[in-house]
Amino acid sequence: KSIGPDPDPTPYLYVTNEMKLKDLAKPYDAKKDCWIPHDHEGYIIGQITGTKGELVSVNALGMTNHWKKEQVSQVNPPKYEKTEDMSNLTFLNDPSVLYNLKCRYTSRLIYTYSGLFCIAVNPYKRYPIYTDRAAKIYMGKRRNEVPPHIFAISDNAYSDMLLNKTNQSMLITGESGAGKTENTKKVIAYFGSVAASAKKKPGDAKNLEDQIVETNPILEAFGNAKTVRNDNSSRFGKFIRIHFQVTGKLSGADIENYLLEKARIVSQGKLERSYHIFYNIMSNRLDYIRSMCKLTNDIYDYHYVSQGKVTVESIDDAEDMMFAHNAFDVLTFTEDERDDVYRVTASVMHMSNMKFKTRGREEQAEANGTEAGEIIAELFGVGMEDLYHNFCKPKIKVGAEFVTKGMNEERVLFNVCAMAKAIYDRNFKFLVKKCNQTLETGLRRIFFIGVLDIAGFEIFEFNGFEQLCINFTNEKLQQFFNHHMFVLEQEEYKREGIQWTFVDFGMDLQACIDLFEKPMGLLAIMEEESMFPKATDKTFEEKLTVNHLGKSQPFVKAKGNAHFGINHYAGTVNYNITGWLEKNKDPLNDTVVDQLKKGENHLLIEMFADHPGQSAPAEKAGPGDKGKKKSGGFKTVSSSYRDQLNNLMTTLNATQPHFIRCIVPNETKSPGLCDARLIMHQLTCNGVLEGIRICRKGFPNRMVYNDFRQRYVILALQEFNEYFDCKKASHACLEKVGLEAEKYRIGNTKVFFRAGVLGELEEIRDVVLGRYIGKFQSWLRGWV
Ligand code: AOV
Ligand code: MG
Repeated sequence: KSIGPDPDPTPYLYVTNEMKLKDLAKPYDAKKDCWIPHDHEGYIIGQITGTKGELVSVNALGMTNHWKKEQVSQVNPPKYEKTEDMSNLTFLNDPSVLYNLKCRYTSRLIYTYSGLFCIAVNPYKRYPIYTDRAAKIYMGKRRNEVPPHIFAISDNAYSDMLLNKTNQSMLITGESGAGKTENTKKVIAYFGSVAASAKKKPGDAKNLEDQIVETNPILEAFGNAKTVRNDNSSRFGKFIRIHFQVTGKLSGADIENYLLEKARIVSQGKLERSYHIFYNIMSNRLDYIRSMCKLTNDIYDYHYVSQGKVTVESIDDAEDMMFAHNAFDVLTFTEDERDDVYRVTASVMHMSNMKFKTRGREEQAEANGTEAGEIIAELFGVGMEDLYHNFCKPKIKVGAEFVTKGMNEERVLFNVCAMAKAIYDRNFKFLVKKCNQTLETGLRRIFFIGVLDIAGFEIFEFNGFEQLCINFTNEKLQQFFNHHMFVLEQEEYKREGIQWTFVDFGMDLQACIDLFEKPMGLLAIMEEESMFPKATDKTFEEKLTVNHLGKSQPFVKAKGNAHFGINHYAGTVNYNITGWLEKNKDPLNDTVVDQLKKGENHLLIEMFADHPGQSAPAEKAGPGDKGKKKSGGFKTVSSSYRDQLNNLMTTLNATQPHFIRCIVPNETKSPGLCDARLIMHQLTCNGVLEGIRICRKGFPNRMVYNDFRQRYVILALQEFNEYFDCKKASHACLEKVGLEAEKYRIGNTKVFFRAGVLGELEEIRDVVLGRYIGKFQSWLRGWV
């Protein structure tokens, strides 16, 4: 399968010779040049003019200012400009990382490595770097043979899988709009093309590679929406596993989805939209859908989906309708299944028109016109009058008996909203389930590569339940990264026979993780309070404070309109708990659920199959345990989320991971523009700087002995001549130049350096070189 047309990708992948020459010609003074903080640029280069105690005087932009020593950072020599892997930098500091990313990005090089991380900066422009021609550059190549790219990571994962016979994972995180989903799509297309099943009938649309790729238009139509930050924002997380046969050919795939944003189904901000599918349908590209679903031609007739934008410049709803519609076919949905999906989706729109009024003083709600209800009942395959009745007078269980509960208008409208959200959410889960069934091919699944596309760490003005979940997930993922790095470093030191115990920095995050996970931790308290009928936001807050303030170190007093703060690795986040318990319980009108389960819409019946409804607990309850409410089946949002997260972590722990960090470079979606503050903030949140911090604790720079000889032979001509063994000669060389033993380690095949030590060596080399050149020049003069 073709990934695309084939223009030359190399200018977008390699630093050109002209660039190199230009970079090398830049003025550089190893002793004086330094980075100092700058409001707009993040950092600028200045020249050190003197030092006095802890203060450094720096001249920059024609002014001399005094800075604390720790605010001033060293500048890397020009040969490191636009380096492909920042862990090779002599001076591994924040300004150098930002500068390197910026220089590469403005030269149209969007991928850069930082040790274990592959960083991708959103180009906001289509570069020809994902074509077949580009893919060929990466196939079967090691990471250091080719320029940084998501394909390099993918290809390495693929060959590691086959070589080491281990499952692999690719963890793609980043802020909204950073490019996670775009990169995920490229990864999947890449595997589709390198591991395509051998036999392909020409013109057959239903081969496995296509099916895997075609899940995307469905997931995006139903799970993506326009937000302020991203016209095509995924409002759910996902983990896609691509399965392979023993030969490395595809054998199937499965998708796990996490927490779809439900609030959007019934309300949107002024500049946002609900899920694409609503507008795709209303484009009327397939006119049978609108008539089948009894929709008018005016989106504004449906309040739930028309509170913000209804069209988006970058989106062609009619075209996307066809993409989704065809994808249903490729994924072998039957026509009935597909049309039920459209019916259910449209019913959500119609539900915004269910009207109610209040009768008399009893505050009992009743239908106010039944026009919308008639359509909905038809789409649901249930009786209209019962539907209104069940919404207005649901049955609830008191003791062993069912009694009718009166509901006021506000409560009923709330329940209609909740039902619309539940139906849409369950419909989405059904789509994923159905895709998974199709992608279960019967071929043997020997290995997999899992691709995780979830939102990165979030610190907003207002942080709610969603932020808590996403931040906790990221805390776990960061711990996973730190621990992985520790294991790799430790292994390398051992292999090289180096004496050094590297610290497991995963433990740095344990206190925060414990705060969430331990008995009487944050999640346990939330679950307990959600089960307790009399709990309120206030009692919840009190319980949290009593148990954790002053007792759990990461739990801190809140600032502003929040209730508590948590010190995450990426920064302190203040959380506001208003409405969490209600959100967590996510209550539904069980009487309506029962009605749907007994109706004629097969999709609804399947969607609610695992919902206990009203009758289930009564059936389950034995004679002795009457009144036990909803014991079976009732699960809070947080507890299902916790189960999913635990599963994910167990899966990831058994894989060899690859880390991709996506960066959004500016807030205006402009190609080539870098907002320094925005990028620095992300580098902190996504663990790149944390990775560097850890790196610096060990021996971040390393060189194989041959490379060392080539560069530094001049420092010890005699030693390199004397010893045949390059390792011994290198050791002798380092001793000769007087480098303290603590600054380096002599490994079996490489020499390891502490952060910044290579810079020292370079300076020594410069001096020696200068001396030789001086000698040579005077010799030359004498000769002439
Ligand atoms: P996200 O997945 O990280 O955000 P996307 O992958 O949807 O972000 O990227 C946002 C937009 O940026 C895309 O629609 C493209 O227009 C552009 N873009 C991103 N990466 C690339 C690339 N490599 N090449 C060209 N354009 C790109 V969110 O889902 O909002 O968290 O919830
Ligand atoms: Mg996305």
